[in-house]
Amino acid sequence: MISDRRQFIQAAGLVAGYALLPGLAFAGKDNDGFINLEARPGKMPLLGKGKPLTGVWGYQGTSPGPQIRVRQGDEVKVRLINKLPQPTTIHWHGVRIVNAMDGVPGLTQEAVQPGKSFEYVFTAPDAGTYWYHSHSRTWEQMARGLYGALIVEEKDKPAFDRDITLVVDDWRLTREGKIHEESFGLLREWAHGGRVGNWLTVNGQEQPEIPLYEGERVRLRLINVCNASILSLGMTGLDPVVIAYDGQPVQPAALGGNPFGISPAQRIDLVVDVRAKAGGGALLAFEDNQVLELAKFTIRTPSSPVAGFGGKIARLPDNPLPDFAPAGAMEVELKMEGGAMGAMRSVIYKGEKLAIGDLVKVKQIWALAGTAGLPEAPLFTARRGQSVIINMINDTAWPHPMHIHGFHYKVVESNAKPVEDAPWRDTELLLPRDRISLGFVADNPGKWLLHCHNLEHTAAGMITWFEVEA
Ligand SMILES: [Cu+2]
Repeated sequence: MISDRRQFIQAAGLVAGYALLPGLAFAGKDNDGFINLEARPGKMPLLGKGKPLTGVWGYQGTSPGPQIRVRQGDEVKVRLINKLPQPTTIHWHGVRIVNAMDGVPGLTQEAVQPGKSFEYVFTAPDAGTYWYHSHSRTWEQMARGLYGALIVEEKDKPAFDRDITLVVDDWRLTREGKIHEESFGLLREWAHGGRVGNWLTVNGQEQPEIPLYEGERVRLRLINVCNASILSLGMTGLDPVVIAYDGQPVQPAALGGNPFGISPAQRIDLVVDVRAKAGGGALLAFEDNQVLELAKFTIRTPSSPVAGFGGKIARLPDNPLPDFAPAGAMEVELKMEGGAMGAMRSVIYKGEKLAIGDLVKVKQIWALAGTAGLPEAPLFTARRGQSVIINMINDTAWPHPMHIHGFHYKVVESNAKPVEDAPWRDTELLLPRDRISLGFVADNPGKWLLHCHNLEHTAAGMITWFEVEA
């Protein structure tokens, strides 16, 4: 009976929650079982009601694109239809995916030309919060809105009254609400912290109002889709508990009022027990000395019973990741260099050694392991199933959110100190001068990217790849 009631409440809650949440319509399947995602221009009310609309590029012309929700282990079938004036692809960020579906032009597939389509078919092995985005001229296409949430539900649904996805972006808009195109490709920004926005949205809306109901236990899934902004977030009126990073469960831990960081491409799953009586709360962004309100939580009296928070928040079931053990691992050194205030003098670009002056001319200003841009040869080749440790040395004056495609990894050492029980992540932030060692098991064959997810840094050289033998 209890479970029936809970199921009913969840179903009712889902409908109420999603219907009221802007910008996150669900992806529907076509007759042939495919979700058709049309990448095309569209118009979004980013500035708010009654203000000029913003011309974006989005999936189905909206940003975020439709939320894709599947069950763990399900086959995901998406047909990308390119109605943009540029070639494009889709990358499924954080999914331990079959290599041919990873969406990297020139490495795992040809870019999809305007007017053409491509079918992505893969299984989602891990439950959690993931996302999809363009991986072609990513610095421009993502800044124009080409991304969406990919939610993989646990096989046994955990007991939350509602499950709400919050996609956070910073846009750079003109006063008229247009995408600020003049700042695309500015070397000055590429060499510094990237193209930072001036307009924050959650699910494509400025300061949306998100209703919460007294007594309910809600899962919030935050995704940072900014090109370059490392967000420091906090909440008022609620006491969030972290349950997952980058899709992978962790032991539930209350944040205790402390701001929490989320760098580009990272996700954080939180649970909030709505203990406050009717009133308000907020999701806040801290930036320098400013506090910006990202979203307003309006706490209401529920019109139907909520399942609530009787028990402790349980740890989500772990995903089937291979255990990592450092013994016998192959070690790879990855020096990160370049950027403003950096010491980089010359590196390899397209097989040729170029001095910094010539690198600047071709807009390459960052390097990984002595090479700017995607090299011909892989950084390393691992046997399938081999343990790998990458020793990342951030020899720059800038932070870098480092992303590895196709794998989750653990920090095993941080600035000469061993780290125990780090969470599995697909994107880890390295601060200036950090020396971080990451470990993972190379169990997925193919050609995989390793790059900084500050998209301007990627474009300006901070990208490499490795291969796992079949
Ligand atoms: Cu970077």
